[in-house]
Order: sequence, then structure tokens, then C-alpha cells
Amino acid sequence: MALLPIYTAPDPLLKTVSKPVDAVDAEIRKLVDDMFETMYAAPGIGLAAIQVGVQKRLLVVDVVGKGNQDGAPQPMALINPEITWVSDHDATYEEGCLSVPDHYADVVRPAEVEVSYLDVDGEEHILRADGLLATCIQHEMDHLDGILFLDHLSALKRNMILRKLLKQKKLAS
Ligand code: K1U
Ligand code: ZN
Repeated sequence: MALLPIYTAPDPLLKTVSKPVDAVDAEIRKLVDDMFETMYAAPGIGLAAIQVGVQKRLLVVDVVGKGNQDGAPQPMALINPEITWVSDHDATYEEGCLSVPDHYADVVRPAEVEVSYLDVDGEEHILRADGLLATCIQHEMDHLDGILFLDHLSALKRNMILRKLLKQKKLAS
């Protein structure tokens, strides 16, 4: 397994739309393994392939293992995920993002979702999620369409955070 570099905003790659996975093969399974290692090391509760520079519609989540220290790990890889249903009622969570380090903000999203996806064996599944899992899946699926949680905030808040991130990058280079 390998730790992959995480791209951070305002890198233009994070604003691109990822492409469907053609075949769930050994290369994809290796990418999934590397993404889990990278997510747990960060630490994080989710990661989309575009965050590690791969423009494929693939994400990993585990809101139990690292996000909640008292649970056993529950790693899930979602390949070509599609939201098939969202609830009428919303939920607000304070979101973070490994591509927007050290910044957090409340984001409102549907409280429950149903998502179809392929697993690492290429098998199709339909998952009904609520709570943090629903929020995390929606956050990661946004990444696949080039959307950051910052895009759910006011332009004022978003631009303030982006300016700070740009300044940090310039200082670090
Ligand atoms: O960058 C990402 O997409 C991962 C992100 C996922 C996420 C967090 C919160 C709400 C929605 C989606 C993170 O994992 S940020 C780090 C984080 O939330 C966390 C890290 C360790 C323990 C608990 C939480
Ligand atoms: Zn993110």
C-alpha cells in the first residue's frame, strides 16, 4: 500500500468533473487500498479519488473507524456512485475537508440519501444512509463533480478561506 499526496484548494484539479470507472480491475482495487491508507493516516472519514489526483468517480468512507473512536472500522468503497433519492428534511453538520486544511463550516444537506454504487468486486449495491454517513457521502460525491464544501457557503466566507489557503501555499513554497 502507499500514502498518496492530497491536493489542496485552490488547486484547479479539485474543480474538475471526474470520469466514470470503466472496469473494476486490479488497478482500481490498488487505488482503493491506497486511498484507505491515505484517509486513515490523514486522519479523515472520507476521501474522493480526485483529492489524490485521480479523475475517477470513486470514493472511500469510514465514519466509524476514525471518525468515532469507540467503533470498529467500517470501510466502504463506492465506485460510480449515484444518488437515487434524497429526503425532504435537511441536516446541518460542521464539515471539514482534507483538501481545505484547518477550515470548518456548517453545511446544510439532505438528512438521508439513497445511493447506488459498485463495490471492489464490481457488484452493484443500493445503500440508504443517514447521519454523518449521509453527509460524508454527499460531501465526497460533490468532489466527483468538482464541488467543495466551500461552494455551499456565502461568497464572502468562501473567498476569505480561499485567500488564506493561497497565502499559506505561497508562504510554504
Ligand atoms: O476531505 C474529505 O473529503 C474528507 C473529510 C470528510 C468529511 C468530514 C466532515 C463532514 C463531511 C465530510 C474529512 O474527513 S475532514 C476530517 C474529519 O472530519 C475527521 C478527522 C478525524 C476524526 C474525525 C473527523
Ligand atoms: Zn472533502
